[in-house]
Amino acid sequence: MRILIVSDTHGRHGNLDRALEEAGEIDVFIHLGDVEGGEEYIDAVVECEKHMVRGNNDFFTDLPREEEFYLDKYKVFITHGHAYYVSLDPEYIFEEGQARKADIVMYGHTHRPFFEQKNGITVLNPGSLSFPRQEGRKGSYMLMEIAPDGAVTYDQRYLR
Ligand SMILES: [Mn+2]
Repeated sequence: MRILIVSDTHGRHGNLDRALEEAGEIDVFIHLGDVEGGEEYIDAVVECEKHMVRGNNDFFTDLPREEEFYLDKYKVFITHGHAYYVSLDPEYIFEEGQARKADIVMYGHTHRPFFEQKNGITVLNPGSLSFPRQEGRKGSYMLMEIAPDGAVTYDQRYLR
């Protein structure tokens, strides 16, 4: 199972198109917020299972604030993250993930890739495709893969 995880496209879809093309065949698409009106575009170009949440810049949208679902046997919690002070310290979102008994927590908002595993929880942020803020400022996304035996690999990718 191949899962494409993106965030913070802010209504710009050039880099999203590139990520979709680079990712190839995917089974699940996840957007962690600040879609900014791109919902219709994404609905039109992404045909697989989709999970999207609203960001702090998504004012006129029906997207949920957060969502819990399963990928294979793993419980996933997704949220934009601004309500959990992710810009200050990822500790709050670790605690929230633990309280919800999530295996994997995904957030956006900071526009910086993040990946950490502790106390049995994986917490990740794929960074922003449209407005990256990390060193080098390359649009980024995550390609996650769950093998038939349940083994998970995470591939943090950067557009050239
Ligand atoms: Mn944003």
